[in-house]
Amino acid sequence: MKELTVTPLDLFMNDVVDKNPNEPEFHQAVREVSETVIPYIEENPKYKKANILQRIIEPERTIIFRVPWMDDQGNVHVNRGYRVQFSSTLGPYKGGLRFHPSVNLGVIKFLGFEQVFKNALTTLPLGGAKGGSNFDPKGRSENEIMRFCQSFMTALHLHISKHTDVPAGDIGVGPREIGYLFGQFKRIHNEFSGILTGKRPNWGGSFIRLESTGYGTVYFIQEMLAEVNDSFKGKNVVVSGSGNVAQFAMEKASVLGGKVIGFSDSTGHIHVPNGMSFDMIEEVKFLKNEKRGTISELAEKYSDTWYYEGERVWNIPDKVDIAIPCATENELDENDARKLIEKGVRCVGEGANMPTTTEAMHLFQSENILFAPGKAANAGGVATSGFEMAQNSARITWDHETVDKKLQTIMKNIHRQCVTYGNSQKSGHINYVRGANLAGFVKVADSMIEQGLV
Ligand code: NDP
Ligand code: 2IT
Repeated sequence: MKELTVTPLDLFMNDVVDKNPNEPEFHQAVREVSETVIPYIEENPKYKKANILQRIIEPERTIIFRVPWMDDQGNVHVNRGYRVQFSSTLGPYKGGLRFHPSVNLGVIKFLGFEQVFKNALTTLPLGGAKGGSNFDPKGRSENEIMRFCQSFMTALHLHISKHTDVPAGDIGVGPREIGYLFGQFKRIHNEFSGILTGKRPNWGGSFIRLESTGYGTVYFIQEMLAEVNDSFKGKNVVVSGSGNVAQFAMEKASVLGGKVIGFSDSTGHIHVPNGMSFDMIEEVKFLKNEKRGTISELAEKYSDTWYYEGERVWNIPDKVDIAIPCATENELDENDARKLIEKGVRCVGEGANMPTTTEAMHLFQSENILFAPGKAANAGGVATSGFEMAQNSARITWDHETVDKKLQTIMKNIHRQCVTYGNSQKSGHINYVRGANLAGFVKVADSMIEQGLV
């Protein structure tokens, strides 16, 4: 009879699940990091002695608050607000705010946990955090959005400052929401300071912050391709989502010679067999950022452009060379991965946070497909937030070119760290998941030990 073996990873995860019930996304994120880190800890007893893994998965502080607000008809609503201040080891807590009906404690914890390692990889002095609310901005008027943001900040302002915790945007939180949140903090504190990033450049924001996550993801993929003497030129690219990250990933991939043949939103996907024009990319920005409509409208406007309601973009019939998931967690499962492999995919770069399920990730890895996890590939957004903080502290403004150059340097540096820690001497293949997890872990864990048992 085959003996059932319980691995150290199983034992550890049983404990994590017991202590954090009903938080499947958090379990998934912790398991993915622990898979890499536990064998490394076995080889490096100083981490075991300091009980680092158990400490690193426990947020330093979790804040949950009531957000009451009134709609345009005078009805009273109440939502739940969160801020999980995960780690201040490397700097002030830093990470975005998400407004989406799917937000709950487990989702915010998974995002905060990922942020700790991602921010470590940027090389900037940033701790990790995440926050948000289960508020659904869809269909809400400008005034309703403003009232919600003001109420949210009225509760959150007690817990943030430019030295303590600096939130930014994420799903459902863009420059419009950051503006209302910033205005309310300024009014309460009578203070104009960099307490949020993702501000508009006219009032303290950094150039390129809006573009940085999408651009950074494409710069990272460019580095992975260069490592195997390849490039975006002439490649078929599929991007999921059509929000902030997706828009600028499409743009930069096209600038570098890629042909973007598909993208999506929460209603379905669009297939553009001849590739998106720059005019169409601008139209997506207008549709999503100003008009706030659904992508089905684009198929009506452009010829040879097809809309498929309710279907994931990984279903498009053409050959796919590069896939860039930029919408949300677990949007690319094992079935989707199999389809992409059949279509010839060579490279997958996560613009979103944990968009690939664990099974799909393992499948890509087993097929030796270049796979970049979000904590490395999408770190350009928070890195540029770090630049925004630096500019705010110094009361200066760097121009577009300066910020873009710094962003490219950071993405190259993150890629190097992944190669250093993820290069397998045996196969010659680079495991970017292992590389990103270990490089981030070592930096945070060593710093925790140096700062004592706090
Ligand atoms: P946006 O709100 O600008 O866009 C989100 C996009 O994803 C939209 O196209 C939206 O469709 C789609 N989407 C969202 N939720 C779902 C869902 N449950 N099912 C299907 N589609 C969905 O967000 P961002 O572009 O800022 O964020 C996208 C991803 O990138 C997230 O994972 C985020 O955490 C990550 N990220 C963002 C950074 C940033 O700086 N903004 C930095 C690093 C990572 P629809 O328009 O129909 O709602
Ligand atoms: O997931 C992320 O890295 C973000 N949403 C950006 C965080 C930030 O502080 O800029």
